[in-house]
Amino acid sequence: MKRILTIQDISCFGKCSLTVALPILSSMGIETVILPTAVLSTHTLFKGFTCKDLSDQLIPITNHWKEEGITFDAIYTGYLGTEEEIDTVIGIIQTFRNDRTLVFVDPAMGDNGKLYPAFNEHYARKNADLCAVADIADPNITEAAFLTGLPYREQYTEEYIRGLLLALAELGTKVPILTGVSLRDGKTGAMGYDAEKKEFFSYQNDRVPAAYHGTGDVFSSVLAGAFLHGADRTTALKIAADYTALTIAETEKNPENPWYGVDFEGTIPALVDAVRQIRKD
Ligand code: PXL
Repeated sequence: MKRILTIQDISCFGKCSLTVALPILSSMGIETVILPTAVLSTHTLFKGFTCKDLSDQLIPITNHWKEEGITFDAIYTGYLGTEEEIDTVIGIIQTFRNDRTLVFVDPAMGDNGKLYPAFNEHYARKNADLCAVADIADPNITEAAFLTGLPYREQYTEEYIRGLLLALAELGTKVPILTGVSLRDGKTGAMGYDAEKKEFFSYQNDRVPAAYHGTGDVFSSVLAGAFLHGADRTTALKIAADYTALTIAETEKNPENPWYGVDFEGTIPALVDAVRQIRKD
């Protein structure tokens, strides 16, 4: 069985970060090891959230894993807290990576042109150091703009998206993938760039006209899992985008309208089916 280490916070209530990554990756048949960077009462879009930083635990925990000879097929980082923590996480990646380790970075820090409340622009630029060591990094357009210093645009052309991808590749990411990219009216999806092969690739599906928090974490978890199972890049994008779109559509049917996170729990059977098609082991 493949084993992934995912490094991000636990938001106890709110369906994001580890409470999304752990169930999704497990249901994809991947042993999922967690390294919680902080415990929050809710994610940071609720008012008055509490936060206990766990940065000082990261090195003792990973030192113990080293002593035990524990290894990982992939390392997937999500929402982190501080610039120092980013440096610690880069050190952990360097300690545990070998030639075959997939390093997947979701530089989760903002959306819709704005950073999340806990972050500033300096923190945002620091994430470029993390993207520099990534095989795959999947920012949304907001995050890519903050990472590269290029302007954020709500209305854009494919040329603009290609420019962002090339700038992300300049940071050192081998395969940057931009999420939330709409290349045609009524469609949305993702576009990527393979810096070694100098090839762009994309996948678009029908846009579900609704916006929910936590969809980025759902998309990234599935994408990381699909790549780890050996899916080719377009298939990996398709599995992640289709599952995210299906999940948003299902969430729309919930009369309680949970703005804070999507109802991914109900759509896990569809994900398990999609994984069955691509599993090679
Ligand atoms: O979904 C990203 C995320 C993860 N963790 C925390 C957050 C957010 C987004 O707001 O606040 C704590």
